[in-house]
Amino acid sequence: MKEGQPNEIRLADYEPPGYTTKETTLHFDLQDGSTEVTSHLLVERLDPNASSLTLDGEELELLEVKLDGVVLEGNEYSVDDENLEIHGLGERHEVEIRTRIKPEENTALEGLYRSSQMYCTQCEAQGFRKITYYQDRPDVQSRFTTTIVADGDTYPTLLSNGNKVAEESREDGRLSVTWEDPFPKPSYLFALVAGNLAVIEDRYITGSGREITLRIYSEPHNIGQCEYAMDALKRSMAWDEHTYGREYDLDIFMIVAVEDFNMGAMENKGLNIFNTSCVLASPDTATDAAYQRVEAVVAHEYFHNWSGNRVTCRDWFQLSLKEGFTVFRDAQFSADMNSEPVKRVEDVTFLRSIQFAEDAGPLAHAVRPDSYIEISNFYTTTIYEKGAEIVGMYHTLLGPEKFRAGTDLYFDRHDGSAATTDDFASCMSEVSGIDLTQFKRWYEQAGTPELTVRESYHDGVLKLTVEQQCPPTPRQAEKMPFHLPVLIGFADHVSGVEVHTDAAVEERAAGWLLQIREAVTNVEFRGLEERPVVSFLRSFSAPVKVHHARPDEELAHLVKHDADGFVRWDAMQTLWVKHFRGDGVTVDLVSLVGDLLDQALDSTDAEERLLLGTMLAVPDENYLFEELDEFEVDSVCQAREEMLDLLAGTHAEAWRRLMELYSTDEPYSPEARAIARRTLKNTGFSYYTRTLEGEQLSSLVESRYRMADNLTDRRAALAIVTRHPGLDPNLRSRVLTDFYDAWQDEALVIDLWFNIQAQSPLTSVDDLRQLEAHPAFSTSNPNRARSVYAAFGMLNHQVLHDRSGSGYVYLADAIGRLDGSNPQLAARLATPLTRWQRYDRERQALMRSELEKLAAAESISKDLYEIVTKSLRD
Ligand code: HT7
Ligand code: ZN
Repeated sequence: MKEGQPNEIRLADYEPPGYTTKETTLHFDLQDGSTEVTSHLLVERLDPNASSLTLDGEELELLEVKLDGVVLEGNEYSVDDENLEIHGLGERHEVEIRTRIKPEENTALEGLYRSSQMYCTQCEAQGFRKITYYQDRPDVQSRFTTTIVADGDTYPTLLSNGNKVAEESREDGRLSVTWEDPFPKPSYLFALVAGNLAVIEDRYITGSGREITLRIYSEPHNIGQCEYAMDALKRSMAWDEHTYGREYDLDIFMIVAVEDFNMGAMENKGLNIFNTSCVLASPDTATDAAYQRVEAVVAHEYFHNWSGNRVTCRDWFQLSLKEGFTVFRDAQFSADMNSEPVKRVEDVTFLRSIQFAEDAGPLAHAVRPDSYIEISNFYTTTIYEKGAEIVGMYHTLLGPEKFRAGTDLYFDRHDGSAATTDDFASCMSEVSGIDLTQFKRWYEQAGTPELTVRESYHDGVLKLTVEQQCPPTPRQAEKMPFHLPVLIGFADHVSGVEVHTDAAVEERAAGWLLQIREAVTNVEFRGLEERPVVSFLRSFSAPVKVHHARPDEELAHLVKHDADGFVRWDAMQTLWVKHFRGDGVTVDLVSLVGDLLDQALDSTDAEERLLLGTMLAVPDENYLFEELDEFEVDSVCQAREEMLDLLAGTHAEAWRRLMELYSTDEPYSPEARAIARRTLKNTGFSYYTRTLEGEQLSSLVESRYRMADNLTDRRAALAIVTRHPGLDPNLRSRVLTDFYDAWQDEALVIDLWFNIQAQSPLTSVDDLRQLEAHPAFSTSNPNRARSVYAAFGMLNHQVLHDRSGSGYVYLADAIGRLDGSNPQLAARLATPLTRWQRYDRERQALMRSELEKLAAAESISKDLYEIVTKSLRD
């Protein structure tokens, strides 16, 4: 970095602001090349000893400062690269500030920027300070009135938060629109959009009978793909009323789809801004997974209206208060809309593959971290997904009714204010009477706790001993025991069992809920007629690793018979991991898969089909890398391919039947029932092609590609086209060209085209360079950049980890270049390199050397600096 070491921000240094901003009136004059922003702030003293007001501001041209209507001279305030301070203040003042900004040059996509032909904003976490000088902190909440003035022909749609209160077309061709948001909010929830946008409109009647206008805006060519998001929005609104008693509060709710966006979406009050990838969906442009993501993200952002907006975070260390809670809420919603066990399987797969890896690596941090350099780097899977698991544990510990009482109390008590994770815990504790003091360690201690389970059985008594420990993480060598809920059942029905333990235990529909608090917990199940098969950690009731030495036959029994869908899947994963670890599995995995395959062929239930779809897949490399303590990349990849070939060959005819059975002429639908059929069909297709070669292979792949009437099926064919080593290279290039030509005007489909190639082990570094040279490739669009670099870094293990180090050099060079234009994106793309510790010594050295090169760059951003330096520290 040019200016030396950046500052570390520490939770321990938190102080409430001396002044607050009660009213904020903004005026934006959007002109080609630059925008003038005038802010009018009504500030009030909170701390009787305060006399100066500190405003945040970065990359701003300051034009004028007025205090109570009088222009201040340069010596009456101080200003530097980060702050504007006005001294000698009293109780109440009016501050007026004029700044000039250049949205056209804003490639970092924070603050006000341009995306395609529109202007839009991204203010979380600290983007507002790139718009004007302001108290850019979430514990300052203000009522906003925003006037936007722009050329009326080019920007007929001018949007901001709240309700539109004035609109005027001026004689000079400029359009002026004013929006007023009655709900005080922190600056990170501010939004502005200006463009020539198409819109779809609908309405929603709330439980109390209020009519809400719903609008989704996009660029005109995308508007036909917004209906599904509208449907998901209405379902989310109804669900939040029914499940949490939360009604929408403004008269209008708007979503705007933008092409250039660093994350998925943003919950700005009344005006959500979405990455097109999280709002657009049509059968030809979105896969089943993309439809489900649209549904989940629309719900997530909508749910933030309460968990985040009405009750916000006191400071950014509390980020998981809104994100963990909202991820938990959106997961409940998706489970209700689709399938609970399958949603749990998907979430645990992600948690184990990505969050456990973060928790075990150099960037491990607590869910409530105690320091950061760049807050954008803390939008992590630990804050989001582990945070959601913590909320899930409250839900499990309290049960649904008390949990709901806890959230009612939380929303009621903290409405309109900025809260902490401790406040949330207090509400949960107050309504349940459970002492959650120890539970709060989940927010403080990083690392994934590990449970070791031991069993013994004598004379009708099963004894379980559960021992917990948590490995050291950076700056946290010692860990204290966690308080966690463990849901235990038996695979087969038993009655008349008595449970004896020192721990709290209670009977639930799904088994016994044991509250573990000690390092070692013993529990006895008495009165058994025979030794039961224990179904441990049902529904994955706590985000822990489990070591449970037990016969493989028991695991196979759980796979086939347990009542808990998650445990069935989990037992299968345990067997796979043992197999790839080389532990000598004593059950025949190939025939176990054959049994599941038979079930899939016979099943009539959509939920069971979906679950079987997840169980017929061999865990992917990211999952295996995380679960295997020691491994060599090439050996794992090779062993996995060999197993897939063996499964394919042994059950070839059954895979073919699965593919045929679920091939239907039904029109595309994103419903669970239809998704289940497609999942099984494409699973069969994928395995079956492994048994083919030559003309048979070519004709099946090409015919399936040509007959596909939706992107899910087309993608399944494309995956085989890009990955099957035996496929005729001419067919490969013919299909890829055909696909590109057909969909070149659909940006998200072309993202998929880049992505699927970049993740294929057949795509070398030279091929990647060719992809980058493609005219449709661009690093200024985050989705497109991710479609090559993230797909390569996260999924193309064989090429990334090539022993020559060429994959690391390629990725690091791309990150270094991107850092100059979009630091947030560059920092995120560095994730695969930060996991260096889990690879062998030679690869570690090569990865570290690329990180060191990045760290040494003179112009490195604060974002990337934090990631690379922390990942290199010992
Ligand atoms: N709350 C939103 C966070 C977000 C964000 C953070 C940093 C940089 C860019 C960003 N875009 C959106 C997303 C969410 O709902 O979780
Ligand atoms: Zn969120």
